[in-house]
Amino acid sequence: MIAEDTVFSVLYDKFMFWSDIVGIITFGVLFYSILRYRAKPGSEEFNPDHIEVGTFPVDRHNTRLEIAFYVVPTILIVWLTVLATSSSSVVWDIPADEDSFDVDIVGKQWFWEFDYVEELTWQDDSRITNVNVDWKFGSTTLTINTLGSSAVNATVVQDGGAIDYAIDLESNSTIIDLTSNYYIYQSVKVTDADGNLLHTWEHLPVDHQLSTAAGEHLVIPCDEDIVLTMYSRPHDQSNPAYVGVQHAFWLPQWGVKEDLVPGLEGGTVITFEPDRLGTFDIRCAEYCGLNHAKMVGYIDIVARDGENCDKDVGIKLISDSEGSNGGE
Ligand SMILES: [Cu+2]
Repeated sequence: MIAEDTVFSVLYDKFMFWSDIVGIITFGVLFYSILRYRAKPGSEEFNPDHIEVGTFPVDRHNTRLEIAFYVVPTILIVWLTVLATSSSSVVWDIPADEDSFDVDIVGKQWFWEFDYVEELTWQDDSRITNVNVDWKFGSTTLTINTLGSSAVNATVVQDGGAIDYAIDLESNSTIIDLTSNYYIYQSVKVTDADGNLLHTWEHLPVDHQLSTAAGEHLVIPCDEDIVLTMYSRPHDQSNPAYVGVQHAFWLPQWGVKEDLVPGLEGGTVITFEPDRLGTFDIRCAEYCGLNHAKMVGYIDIVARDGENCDKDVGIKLISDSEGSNGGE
């Protein structure tokens, strides 16, 4: 599954298009020539000694054709080179800090650690889950609207402590007295009678840390320029002698990959713009020691709270909380 229409997938299509054209013409001319110009044994032209491998038949010399043999492929190669350079500018144009969503990544032996330098608040698409969580920062109440869903329970986590709340099945609007705090980790997970997860609302504060060693996914908002700065050496530097080893952070579905290099204290940078919700792969593409193969992980592309991931198809953003609260 491809994560989005990356420059690389577009490039792949263009290369395939031109390769098909060249292939059809080349093999067409080849098979036509084999059939049209073949000499039958016994005929006047059947003289195997006449053909010198690697040279044009001098008596059938055609200057125009020979020039075309050089000019046409040269034009094609130049054209493909121009097309391919577009991928370089996409990879190396790093968006400015204020325009991008930034996460620091540390490659460890042998897992990925994600350090949030910006906060992220997101929730699942209410149009799909029929659940909406309204918990603005500073607000003293948490409201969960569940009309049209089979929700019965909400588990609210604030800075590590989890509390279960029963969903108000009569009004379909559950109001919990709980103050939202911008500076701590908070999540609301709404489940049905069988314990199946129906809807997630989550706030990752600045300095929040996620790790693939704990089975956690990297969570990234869609329709934004993402900048990942990657370090080989751990931030804490509890062991000054350890400068890290070489890893390579790879997002196969976006076609982007970058090394983490010991000694480059400023880190290395990768940038991309996801435009589709979903869960995608993370791989380590540089052998980094015995358990290199365990450096697999997942990246979740989510929509920020109050937004959706519809920029691509031009749907106007609708605040879900406004919709289900009757536009208050
Ligand atoms: Cu690695």
